[in-house]
Amino acid sequence: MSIKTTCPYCGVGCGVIAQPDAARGTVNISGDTTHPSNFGSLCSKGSALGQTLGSDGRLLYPEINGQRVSMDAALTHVAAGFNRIIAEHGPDSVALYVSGQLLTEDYYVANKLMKGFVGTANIDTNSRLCMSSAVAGHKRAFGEDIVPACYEDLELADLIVLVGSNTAWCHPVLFQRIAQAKQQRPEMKIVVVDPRRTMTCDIADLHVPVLSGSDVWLFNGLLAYLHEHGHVANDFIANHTEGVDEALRVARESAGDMKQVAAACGLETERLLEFYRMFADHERVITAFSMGVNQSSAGTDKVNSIINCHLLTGRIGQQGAGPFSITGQPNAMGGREVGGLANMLAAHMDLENTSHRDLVQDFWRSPRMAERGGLKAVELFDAIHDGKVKAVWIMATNPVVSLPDADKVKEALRRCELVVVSDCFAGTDTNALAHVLLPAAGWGEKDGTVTNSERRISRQRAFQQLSGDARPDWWLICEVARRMGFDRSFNYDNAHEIFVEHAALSAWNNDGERAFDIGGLAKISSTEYDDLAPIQWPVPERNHPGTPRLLESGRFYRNNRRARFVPTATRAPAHKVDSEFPWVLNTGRIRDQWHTMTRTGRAPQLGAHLPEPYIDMHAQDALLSAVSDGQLARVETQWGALVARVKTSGEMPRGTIFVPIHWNSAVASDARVGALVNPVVDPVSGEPEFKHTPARVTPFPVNWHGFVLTRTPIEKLDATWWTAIRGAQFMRYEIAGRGRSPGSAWAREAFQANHPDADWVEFSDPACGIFRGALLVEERLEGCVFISPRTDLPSRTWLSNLFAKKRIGNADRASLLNGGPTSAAEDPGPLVCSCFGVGRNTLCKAIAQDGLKTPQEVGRRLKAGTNCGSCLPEIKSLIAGLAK
Ligand SMILES: Nc1nc2c(c(=O)[nH]1)N[C@H]1C(S)=C(S)[C@@H](COP(=O)(O)OP(=O)(O)OC[C@H]3O[C@@H](n4cnc5c(=O)[nH]c(N)nc54)[C@H](O)[C@@H]3O)O[C@H]1N2
Ligand SMILES: Nc1nc2c(c(=O)[nH]1)N[C@H]1C(S)=C(S)[C@@H](COP(=O)(O)OP(=O)(O)OC[C@H]3O[C@@H](n4cnc5c(=O)[nH]c(N)nc54)[C@H](O)[C@@H]3O)O[C@H]1N2
Ligand code: SF4
Ligand SMILES: [Mo]
Repeated sequence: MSIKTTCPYCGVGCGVIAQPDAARGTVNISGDTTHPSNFGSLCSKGSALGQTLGSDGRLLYPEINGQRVSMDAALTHVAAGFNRIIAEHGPDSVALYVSGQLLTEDYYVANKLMKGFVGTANIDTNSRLCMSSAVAGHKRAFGEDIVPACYEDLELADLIVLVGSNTAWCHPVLFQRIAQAKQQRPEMKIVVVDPRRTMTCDIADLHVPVLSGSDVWLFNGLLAYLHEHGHVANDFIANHTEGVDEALRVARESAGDMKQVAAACGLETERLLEFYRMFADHERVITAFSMGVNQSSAGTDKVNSIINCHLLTGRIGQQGAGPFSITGQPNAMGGREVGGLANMLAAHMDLENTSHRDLVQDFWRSPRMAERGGLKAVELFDAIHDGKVKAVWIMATNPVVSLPDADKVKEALRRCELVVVSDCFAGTDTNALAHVLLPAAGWGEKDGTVTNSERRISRQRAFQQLSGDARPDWWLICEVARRMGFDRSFNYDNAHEIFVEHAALSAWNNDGERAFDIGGLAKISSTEYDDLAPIQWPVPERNHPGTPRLLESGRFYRNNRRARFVPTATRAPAHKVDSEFPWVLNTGRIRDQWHTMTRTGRAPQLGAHLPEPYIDMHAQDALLSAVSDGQLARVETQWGALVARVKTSGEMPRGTIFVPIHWNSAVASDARVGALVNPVVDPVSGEPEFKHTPARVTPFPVNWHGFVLTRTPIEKLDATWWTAIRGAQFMRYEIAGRGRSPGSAWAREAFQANHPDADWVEFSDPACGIFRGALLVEERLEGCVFISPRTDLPSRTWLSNLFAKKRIGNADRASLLNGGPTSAAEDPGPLVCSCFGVGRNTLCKAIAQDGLKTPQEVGRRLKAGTNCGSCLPEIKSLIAGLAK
C-alpha cells in the first residue's frame, strides 16, 4: 500500500508518499514526484517522518485531573464546563487557542463553534505569532489577505530578495528549488537581508546584514531611491493604486537621505546602494519574507514597506515578480481561509462588516454571531491571567513554550478555572497544566486538507489506524459542540462533509467580491475529495484548473479596487539595549528540529546535528561578557532567564545573540527561550517581537561537565544543568554541575539498577575530577558516562558508533576507558548529513585527501548531501574553509 499525503511540518507543503510495512511495523517515507510543490524532494525533517510515528510517547487516552477517563466522560466534562462558565460569565469568558497545524476541516469547525454558536470571537491561533503581520499588511494594501505569487515565480525571477528568512533551514525544499534555478541561470541574483550570516547566504550574491528591526528604514530608503531614479510604473500607479505621494513623503521624511538610511540599518552606504541598484535594475523581482519581518513590533509596517516598493514599480501579479510572504506552518494559510484569527470571520470575510456577518450567519443558520474582534494571543493569555477568561481549550500548539513572556503564560494557566488541551503527545509543557487532556489523532491518522505558502490545497491522507482513544481534532470539536447543545450544526460524519461546506461558504454570495473562492470544490463527491490533486485557489468553478497567480489584472480587493500605498513611518523596536541589557536577543529555528520538538525530537536522525540548546554570539561580545565558546552561560532579560552553551559560529554580527526556540522543559533543565521574550506586540497585527529583546549574558560557572549515553532512559538526573536528546540506540544526556563531580557510586546507581549482573568497567581519577564508566551487557554497550572538569569530552559520534556494534572487543574497552578512539579515523566528528550519518571529520578528511571541490563530488564519494540536501550549504562551507 502506498498513500499520497502532505508533510505536516513547514509551509512549503511537500507531497509525501507513505508506504506502511506491516511486517516490520515501520512506514517508508519518500517524496511525491508528482507533487507540484516539491517534485519528489523532501528535507531532513520530512525524510525522517517515519521515525516519529510509533505509539511511544503518544497521548492515548483522555484524562481529567490526571485520571484516565472514557472519551465520553471527558467530552461531556468539557462541554458542561464551557456551558456553565458561559452561563455565569457570558460568551467572552471562554476561548479557544488553536494552531496552523490543524487541518482546514478542524479549523473550520473550531471557528464556526466559537464565532457562530458560542457567539464570541475569542478564538485565536499560534499564527498570530507567525503570519499575522503579513495578513494585516496584505489586507491594508490589497483589501484581502492575498499572496499573489507562487513557487514558480521564484524560479522565474531575475532577483530574489530574501528578507528575514533563513530559507535554507526553514523552507529547505524551496531553497533547493531556488538554488537549482540559480544553477541553471547563473545570472539570477539573490540577496539575503538578515542580521545573521545564515546558511541561506550560501547562495547569495549579496548579504545585507541590517541591524535588528531596521527593515522599514531599508525599504523606505528603497522606495525613495526607486522614485528618484525613475523606476516608477506610472500607468499602473494611476490606474490601480492610491496614496503614492503620501507614502513617498513619509518614506523620505522618516528614513532620511541615503547616508542616514545606511546608518539606521547599520550598513555601509556602498552596500546599501548596491542592493538598491540591484532592485532597480531587475524587473522580475520577488521579495520573499518571513519571521525576520513579521515578528516585530513594526511587523505590519515592514510588510507594507516591502509591498510599497512592488507597487511603485508595478512588479506585482506578474511572472517572477511580487512580494511573497512565505508561511511557516503546514496550514497557516488554511487557517486564514477559515478565519481562524480572532479578528477575522470565515472565508476571508470581516467580522466587523455587518453584511459579511449576516451572510455567514445566514449560511451557518447560527443562533448568535460574534460581533467584534476577539482577544489576540498575547491579550488572550493576559485575560486568562487576570481571570477574565475562565476556560480555554488549547489545540495543536504548546503555548507554555512558544508564547512570549512564557512564565506568565504558565502562571495564567495555573490560575485558569478550566484548561483543556488536545495534543497527540504526552508530556508537553502545556499538557502539564491541563485539567482535561484529549488525545488527538497524529499525522498518519489524520484526513483532510492543508494549504501551503503558494495557496495550494493538498490532501493529508490517513495511512495508519487511530492509536488508543485518539480522535481527529474536528471530531473532538464537533462532539463537544453537540454536547453543548449545537447538535444539528455539527453533525458531520467525516472531513469531506466539512470541506464541502467550507468550499460552499467561500462562494456564497461572492460574485467575485472576495478572492478566496473555492466554490468549484463545493460539490465534489467523497471519492473526488479522496482523490483531490493539489490545486491552487481560487477555484471558482467546477473542473477549474486552479490559479497560480493573483492580482494579474491590477484589480485589487478594496472597495475602490485599488491597492493602497500604506505610509510607513520608521520606528525603533519597542525596547532598546542599555548597559544593563546590552545585547539584542534574536530567536529562531534550527535545521533539524520542529518547534517544541514533540515530533522531531523523537527522530534519532534529527537529534545529532545540533544536539543542545545554544547561544550564538560574536566572539568579541562573548569576550565582553566573560564567556567563551563551549562554556555554559546564562542569558537574562527583564522577563526571564535560561542556561545554554555558548557558540561563536561566526554568523553573528556584533551586538546581537541568537538562541534557538526548540528546547523546553521536557528536554532541558532550563532552556525555554519564550520565557525571556518581550511580550510587546505590533499595534496592528498583535504579533509579538520575537526577534528583539534586550538581554545580558553572564558566565554560568560549573565544576564539572559530562554526558551519558544509555539504552535505558534515566528517570532522575542529578545535575545542575542537563539536556536530553534521542540517538539511534540510546538517549543522550549532556550534563554539568556544581559541587562534587559524580563518580563511581552515582554512575553505578544510575546504570546498574536495571542490570545488576552486567559487566561494569570504569576509570576514575578523583584528583583530576575525571570519571569514565561503561556498562556492558552480553558484550554489548548498554550505557556509558564521561565526566571531566573541562568541556573536552570524547566524541559522541564515535561512541554512538560503538552502540551500533554487536560486540565490544578489548580494543574498544580500552578506548572507552581512555576516553577516545585509538585512531582518529574512528571519529566521524559532529554530524553534518543526518540522512546518511556523515560527520564533519569524515567530510573534511575526504575533501582534503581526495581534493573534492564541489558538493556533488563529495556526494559521489560519501553520499552526504545526496538525499534531502539540507546539509549542502554546510558541505559547501567546509569545502570553502579547507580551500583557504
Ligand atoms: N527547521 C525548521 N523549519 C521550520 C520551522 C521549524 O521549527 N524548524 N518552523 C516553521 C515555521 S512555523 C516558521 S514561522 C518558519 C520561519 O522561518 P524563518 O522566518 O526563515 O525562520 P526564523 O529562524 O524564525 O527567522 C528568520 C530569520 O530572521 C532573522 N531576523 C531577525 N531579526 C531580523 C530583522 O530585524 N530583520 C531581518 N530582515 N531579519 C531578521 C533571523 O536572524 C533569522 O535568520 O519556519 C518554518 N520551518
Ligand atoms: N521565541 C520565539 N518563539 C516563537 C517563535 C520564534 O521565532 N521565537 N515563533 C513562533 C511561531 S512562528 C510559531 S508557528 C510557534 C509554534 O509554536 P507551537 O505551536 O507551540 O509549537 P509546536 O511544537 O509545533 O506545537 C504543536 C503542538 O501540537 C501537537 N500536535 C501536532 N499535531 C497535532 C494535531 O494534529 N492535533 C493536535 N491536537 N495536536 C497536534 C504537537 O505535539 C505540539 O505539542 O512558535 C512561536 N514562538
Ligand atoms: S521542506 Fe521539509 S519540512 Fe517543509 S514541507 Fe517539505 S519536507 Fe516538510
Ligand atoms: Mo510559524
